[in-house]
Amino acid sequence: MLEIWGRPYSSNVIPVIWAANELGLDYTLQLAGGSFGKLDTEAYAQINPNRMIPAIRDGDFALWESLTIVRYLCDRYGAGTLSPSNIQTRAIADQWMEWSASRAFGPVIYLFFATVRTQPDQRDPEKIAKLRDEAHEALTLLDQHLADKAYVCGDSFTMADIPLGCVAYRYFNVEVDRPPLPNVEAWYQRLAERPAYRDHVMRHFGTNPDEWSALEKACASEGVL
Ligand SMILES: N[C@@H](CCC(=O)N[C@@H](CS)C(=O)NCC(=O)O)C(=O)O
Repeated sequence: MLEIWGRPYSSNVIPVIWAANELGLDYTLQLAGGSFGKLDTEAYAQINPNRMIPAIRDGDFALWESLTIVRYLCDRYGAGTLSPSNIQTRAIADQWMEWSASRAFGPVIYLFFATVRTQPDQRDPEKIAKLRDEAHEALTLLDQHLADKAYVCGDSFTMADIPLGCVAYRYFNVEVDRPPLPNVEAWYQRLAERPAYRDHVMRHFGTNPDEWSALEKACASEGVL
């Protein structure tokens, strides 16, 4: 049985959970990190010596680094679908996954922290505008890339859409004025039609505490929503 270790509302854990669900995998979620603890145990160090989440165990095989885990799951369980069989198409998928981590994730997550995770009276409008501009600049490149494609690698959904889809959800749901990005917006709407995206990415923004599950409340109390 596949084990996924982490908090299901943590930005680096969400891509792994989304991938596992796109692939229809059976897995157990081992709550870890933050107040769920477990990262400082010797048993966890055997799985991830960095003592960070996410990590997985697939039988005797342990793996860490979120996007490496997404690639592994897609290569092993989604060869020819989520992991493109054409080696050059797979390289393009890999390229956009790396780009998501190196260019897009940072400005968007800091924009998220500066807005959603900062009390309204403590928010810094200049910092927010700067991060919004940086996020927009990065996503403009993705917008150009998507001008003639439904998904990052072409006509079908692949692992390349997973990290960027997680970034897009945060970007489109922080309260800032966003200049238009028509192709990214159309792609985001396409992702929003996918049940696994709706269930595991779109529901963790924490807008209405009355509707949260006990798990969401536990995660929110440690500020991870
Ligand atoms: N590059 C790593 C980053 C992992 C990371 O920063 N994980 C954070 C949560 S998003 C963590 O483990 N924080 C400690 C904790 O949650 O207790 C990855 O993508 O997996």
